[in-house]
Amino acid sequence: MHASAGEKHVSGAERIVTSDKIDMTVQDLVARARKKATAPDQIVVKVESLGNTSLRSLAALDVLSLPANDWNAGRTHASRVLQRRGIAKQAIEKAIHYLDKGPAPSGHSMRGAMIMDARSGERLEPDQERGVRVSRFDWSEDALKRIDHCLTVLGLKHVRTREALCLATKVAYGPGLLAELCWSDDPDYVAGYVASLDTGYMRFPALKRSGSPKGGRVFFIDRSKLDMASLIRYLETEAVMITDVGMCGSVLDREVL
Ligand code: WAQ
Ligand code: MG
Repeated sequence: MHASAGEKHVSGAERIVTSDKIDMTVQDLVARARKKATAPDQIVVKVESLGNTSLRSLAALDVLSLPANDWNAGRTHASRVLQRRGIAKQAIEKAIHYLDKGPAPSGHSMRGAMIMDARSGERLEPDQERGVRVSRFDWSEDALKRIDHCLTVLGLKHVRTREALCLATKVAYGPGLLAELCWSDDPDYVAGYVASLDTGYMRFPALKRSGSPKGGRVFFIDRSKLDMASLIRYLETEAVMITDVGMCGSVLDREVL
């Protein structure tokens, strides 16, 4: 589902369900778009058969919930984690700058994500207004129950967290992908994360100022290993079901960072 108001991206969500759940799921997705603070003037729901496409089954990234409540401290820690993962400081600074100002050339948030060279910070996604939209990923019913339980124990009850974890897991397995940085474009939702196969899903309670409508996603890639066509094919069209959960924990001591 993708909802917009004029040029502005309002809401989006992806599901993989069995055919008997299609009607109910479409209703849920439309209801969800209509509940947004910005009323959409267009809601597009696309229902596609996966046909004989094989479903790749993955285990969710481990989740680590971090203590930095202040967005500035959150960014410093997130930057440190990304640098340890091999992303150049200049690329991280560019990524933060774009997320802060609204990454689309129009100054809006994008529907999709930026793809960024982890060394230079150069943006490589073919369409900078739209970005690359990751699709075809979901939790299996069993894994969903288990991750909801794990996240609830950590005090993370918002559906956004489990949806972001699902997306971040698919993305982390992308060919040539080193790490992802994300925070929401929702003015009231200030949490964000750094995710990669190495670090797992590191969640920061704040990565931006409350009230800011700017946010997005950056996928940092290793350019020497990049085959843009296969990366985009993987992100947009390969179907991934998260069928297992990883470890879930929290860090209370900020010194650990
Ligand atoms: N593929 C690529 N980019 C996307 C997708 C997608 N499927 N969905 C959203 N984006 C981009 C797009 O630029 C949005 O503007 C931006 O991400 C933010 O989307 O509690 O809620 O749905 O641990 O606002 C992160 C923290 C919340 C979650 C992320 O994102 C937590 C969030 P939103
Ligand atoms: Mg949003």
